[in-house]
Amino acid sequence: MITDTILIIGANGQLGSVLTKELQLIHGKSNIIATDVYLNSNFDGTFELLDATDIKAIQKIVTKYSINQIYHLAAILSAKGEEKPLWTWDMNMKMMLNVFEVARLSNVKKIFFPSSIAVFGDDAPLISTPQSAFLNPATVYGISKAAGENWAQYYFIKYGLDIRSIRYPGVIGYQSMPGGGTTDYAVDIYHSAVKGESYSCFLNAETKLPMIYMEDAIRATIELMQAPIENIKTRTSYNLGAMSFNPSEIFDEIKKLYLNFEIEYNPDFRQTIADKWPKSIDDSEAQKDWGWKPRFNLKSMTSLMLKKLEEKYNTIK
Ligand code: AKB
Repeated sequence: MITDTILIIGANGQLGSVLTKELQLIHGKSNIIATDVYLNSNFDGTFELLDATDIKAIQKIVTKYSINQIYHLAAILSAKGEEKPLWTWDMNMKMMLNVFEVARLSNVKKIFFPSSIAVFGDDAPLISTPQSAFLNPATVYGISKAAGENWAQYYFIKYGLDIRSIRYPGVIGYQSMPGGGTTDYAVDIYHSAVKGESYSCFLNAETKLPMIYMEDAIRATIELMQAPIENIKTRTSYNLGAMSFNPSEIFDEIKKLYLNFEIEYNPDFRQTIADKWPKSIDDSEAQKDWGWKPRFNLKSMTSLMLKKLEEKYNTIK
């Protein structure tokens, strides 16, 4: 049996930090090579500094550890990306194409490349957005992900590189903070509640968006990567649904446990981004091809988020 030796690019990020630990449990610590542009001095396992815009640096690590799988999680997200559009495009495309090229030219057999609900724009239905909806994203991040999906399919068709991808909704977890996204409010709000602060929300009360609890997001990623190759029919990226809510609904759910919690709404430029994104997702292809089924809803996620953050901030009620 061939042992999988897995390179994670972006291992310090919101998803990367949690996924790395899960992959260490599944494949053994010594088979996981975590990398990021910033050092993680607390990391338990093998960690290397890696700037994924440097193709030679990726190649060096792939050779050094005989890597045969890569999870490429590094990207500039939707909100941050709008500050410097051309730089965001350069970064996201360069890192992704470097990873695909290194994989093609070496012994890497399988790649995970995350996409996002940000690929959808004006011409996609907002409710139950289908897998095959037209993609005309309005952010640079969304444009880079839509292009990335097509590149993933191209590398599969042309070179047989087994690249798998999910269009993540907003990911919510207690373990790590998101950085620079439009869905970040749904993590921040729990931290404010537990710290006893009121929350100033950058989206308006009615902005419904698709979201997923971290545990479900990690499980989806691993189930997709473990699925038999013949089941993977979508070679761009799979729609993934779990739950949908707006800021007012998450606030009401938190308020059931934090009676004095207050919110005010101060929409900023992120409102315009969110208004173009789906409100809910049709993930029937993921269900059919690799058996996707979420386990968490707003209620169960909220009670776990609050419990875990109370432990973290030592504010157990
Ligand atoms: C963002 O808000 O940019 C991300 C995403 C939905 O891809 N969380």
